[in-house]
Amino acid sequence: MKLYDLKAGTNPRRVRIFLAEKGVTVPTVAIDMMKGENRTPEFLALNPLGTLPVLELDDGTILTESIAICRYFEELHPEPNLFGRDALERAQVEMWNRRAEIELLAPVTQHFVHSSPFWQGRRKQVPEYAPLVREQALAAMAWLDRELDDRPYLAGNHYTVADITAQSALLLGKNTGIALAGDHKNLGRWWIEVSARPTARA
Ligand SMILES: N[C@@H](CCC(=O)N[C@@H](CS)C(=O)NCC(=O)O)C(=O)O
Repeated sequence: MKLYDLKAGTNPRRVRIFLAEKGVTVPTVAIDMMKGENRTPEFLALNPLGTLPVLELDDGTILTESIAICRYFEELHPEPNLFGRDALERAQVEMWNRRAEIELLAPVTQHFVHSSPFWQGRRKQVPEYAPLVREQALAAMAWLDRELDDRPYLAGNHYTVADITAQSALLLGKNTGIALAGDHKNLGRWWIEVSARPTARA
């Protein structure tokens, strides 16, 4: 088994945190985007989208998509549970992970792509789009702050993959000009807690 990784990438970070929470070590192949290693014919044969993470199994089977990879490891290593323990919990984790991806990670990512010189020549940029998605990301943070008023973690009383998605999104926002507002007490408390986990820098 091999995990193709991109050290600075938000989605590969989701998988690295997940694996660290499980205490699972997987041999990794570091891909250097600056050298265009994710656009070589060899890499595109693994994942035609040219994105990371990619998991290659011993029989050559390829898995892409962070959450699909995480689900695979959840099945192989059920403890600690990160996707929910019963029908209701699993639905709640799915709901909150999807919301964290769609409402927070997507606008933060789009803001980065459309505002940063890093993406010049890599992606088509529409600079006018950046302030719009920035506003969406800030609105999502305000909403999550209200949600976290009555529970410690996004999907309830336990840290789950939904928190991993949200903390990875907030870290990208912090590094790309969408900082968490100081008056978001609940989200701020949650952020300090998830950032202090030993796995947060995986
Ligand atoms: N939905 C995918 C997104 C993968 C993705 O966009 N990865 C980024 C790194 S965070 C990437 O590889 N970008 C390279 C590129 O767009 O050229 C997932 O969750 O795995």
